[in-house]
Parts: sequence; C-alpha cells; structure tokens
Amino acid sequence: MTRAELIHQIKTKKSFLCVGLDPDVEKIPKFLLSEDDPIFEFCRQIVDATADHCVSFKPNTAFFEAYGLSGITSLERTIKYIKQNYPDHFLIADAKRGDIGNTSSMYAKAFFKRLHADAITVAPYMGKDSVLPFLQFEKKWAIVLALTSNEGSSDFQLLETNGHQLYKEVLEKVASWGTEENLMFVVGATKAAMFRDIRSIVPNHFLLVPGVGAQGGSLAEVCKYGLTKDVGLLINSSRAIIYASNTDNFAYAAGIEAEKVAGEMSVYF
Ligand code: OMP
Repeated sequence: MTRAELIHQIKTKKSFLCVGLDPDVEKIPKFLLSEDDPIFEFCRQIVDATADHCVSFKPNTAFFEAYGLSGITSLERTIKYIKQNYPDHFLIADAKRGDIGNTSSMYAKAFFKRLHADAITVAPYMGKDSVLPFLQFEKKWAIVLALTSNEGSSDFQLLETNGHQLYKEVLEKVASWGTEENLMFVVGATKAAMFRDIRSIVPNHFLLVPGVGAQGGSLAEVCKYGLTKDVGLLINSSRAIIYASNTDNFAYAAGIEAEKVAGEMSVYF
C-alpha cells in the first residue's frame, strides 16, 4: 500500500485506528473453543466487527506462534481473510524481526511475499544491513522500533550517545536509510511527552503508536504533538478492543469500543 492510499483511507474514514490482533485462548470466549480453528474464528469476528472503524489491523505474530503449526495456519488464514475482504486496510505483521542481511531478506520474503503483509515491525539493534532488506519491496513498509511503550524502554533507548538519546539517533539514522514512503517508526503512547522532540526529527513520517487502552496512554496527548498535515499517526489498541467482552457478544462489544476510539479521532479532521 502506498502512503497516498493510506492517507486517503484515513481521511475518508476520519480514523487512524489500528486494531491489534493478539489472540489468547485463555481470554477468548469459551464457546469459540469448539470451533476447528478458534484463533482464526475469534480474529475473523473481531475483524468484521471493527473494520468500519479502523484503517489497519496488526496481528502480533507471537500470539499465533505460541500455538505452533496450527497457530501459523491461523495467522495465514487471518491475514488472507483480511486481504480478501478488507483490501484497503493496512496490514502490519508485528513480528519485530531484524538479523544479518542474508537472514533479514528471508524474513522480508516470509512476511511480504508469502503472507502478503503491507508492513512488518523491525528492531534496529543490528543496524543498517539488518533493516535494508525490508525496504526493497515496492509498496511495503518497515516499521522500526524507536521509543517503545514499555518500562524497559529506558534501559537502552534513553541512554545518551552522540550528544543525544539513543532513540533520537535511531530516528535520525534510520530515516536516512529509507523514505517517508517505506519507513515508519514505533513510538509508544505512554511516551506522549516526547512527541514534540520526535516530530522535530521526523516531521512527516508515519508513527505507529501502541500503548493507548490497556497500557494507559492518552490519545489526546499523543495527538497534541504527533499529528501532521497528513495525520501521520496509526494508533494501535489491542486488548482494550478485542477483549472488551468475553460473552457471546464479544465481537459486537469490540465494534462498539473501536467505534468509540474512532469517534475520539474524528474530532481531528
Ligand atoms: P495492548 O497493550 O493490548 O493495546 O497491545 C499493544 C500491542 O502493541 C502489543 O501487540 C504489543 O506487542 C505492541 N507494542 C507495544 O505494546 N509497545 C511497543 O512499544 C511496540 C509494540 C508494537 O510494535 O506494536
């Protein structure tokens, strides 16, 4: 998907919500467990119920890989279902990959060619040759971790280096490896106070922002300095939407929750 197509969809829907698909058999409604593929069925119903209110889906591969071969099948089926039924939604494989170039190329092939994801999350720790293979595919994106939402983000990302904090070095350097058409950055919603600094380094890049909902980040705070003329934000919420209820009406409840978040976003258009 191109940047223009993504922006068009965001402006048409007046939403920049990304629904995170983090399926956990311990948390999904019990009645789904009698299905042949409960994980897929859960995701399918969540996708159908929330698609009108979001512009992106982000399956986190850990929640599928945890179930071995059947989990991988559920992931493939979920992605295929989204691609077939909601081709305008931006599909992010949240896999946080990155390895020596030769290996990254195979990760890129796996997620872009085999699974047809639009984007993959990438850890920048191994440097340029580990990121470049993800930038070689037309209309595909690498979403590189810059300042993450978790507590441990301060262990490395806030260390001083070259006169500024490491995450700023990551933003500056990685931005020079790609373009605003194939690179995004992850910045946690829990780090809203840092968005002003971040926008001074990457004024136009799209930012994937997880951490609203279950992790307590504020949508309004993120928007204050994060929004650009092209919106420039994809705000992810996973648990707060997909586990809004675990009754028979779980999908409906997820839809209502997604609609609520999208409603909060619509005031920015
Ligand atoms: P909730 O906290 O349930 O909304 O889920 C957040 C999702 O975003 C999970 O899939 C996380 O793995 C992911 N995530 C973060 O929570 N923090 C980050 O800094 C980066 C990510 C991510 O790359 O998506």
